[in-house]
Amino acid sequence: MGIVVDSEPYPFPFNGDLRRENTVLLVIDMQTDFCGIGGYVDKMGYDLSLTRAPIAPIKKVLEVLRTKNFPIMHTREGHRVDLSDLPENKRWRSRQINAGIGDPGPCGKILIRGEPGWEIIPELAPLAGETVIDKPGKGSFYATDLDLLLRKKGIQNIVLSGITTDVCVHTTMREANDRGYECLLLSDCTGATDYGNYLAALKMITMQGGVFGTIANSEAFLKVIQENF
Ligand code: C5J
Repeated sequence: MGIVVDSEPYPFPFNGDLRRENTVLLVIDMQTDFCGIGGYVDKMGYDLSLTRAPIAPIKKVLEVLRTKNFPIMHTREGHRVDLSDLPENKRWRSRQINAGIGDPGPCGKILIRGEPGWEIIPELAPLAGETVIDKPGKGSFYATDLDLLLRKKGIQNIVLSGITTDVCVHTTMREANDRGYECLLLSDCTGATDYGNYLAALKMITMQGGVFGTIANSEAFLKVIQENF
């Protein structure tokens, strides 16, 4: 059976082919704008403890996978300074809830590349050599070179973490699944702006035998990594 993680609804990866050469950890949008005081999510008035909950578990996964020399990639959602890649309706909607993308906030212009709020939080900062993907949308594949980089590296398995579960993480998992990647979401390494949405997003993945992939907590995942690599 090869090497598999005890996950729901099926063991990951489906074919038991789990190697550091074909498996990447993707850390999605762990930016101040999504989990820091004064960022976009905070401006919208959501409970930051929900999007901060995955910080400690992700930190641990990063520590282990770095030691074991697994490839690690990070993403950042954000727009160009001239807003030329910001759809008008996305800006309009954000302004309806007093968190206008591109408008000034306590952490600089909201969701704009180079601003303090757009940076990945220091606790989870990428190390030299780790790939960082800048994306203008929710999905990590849309308008980026992520697919090209993964295919060139021979990646088949993607272990997903980050925020938010129901938006950027789900969109990325769906995009990856459609492209034939085998996906595992680490349930304690992700969070949403609403706890019900977090639970619903996890449940959706388990339908139809694992419609986009499968789910495990980081303990189960790290056990397999520690025992086999
Ligand atoms: C959102 C994200 N929620 N990273 N982005 O706009 O989930």
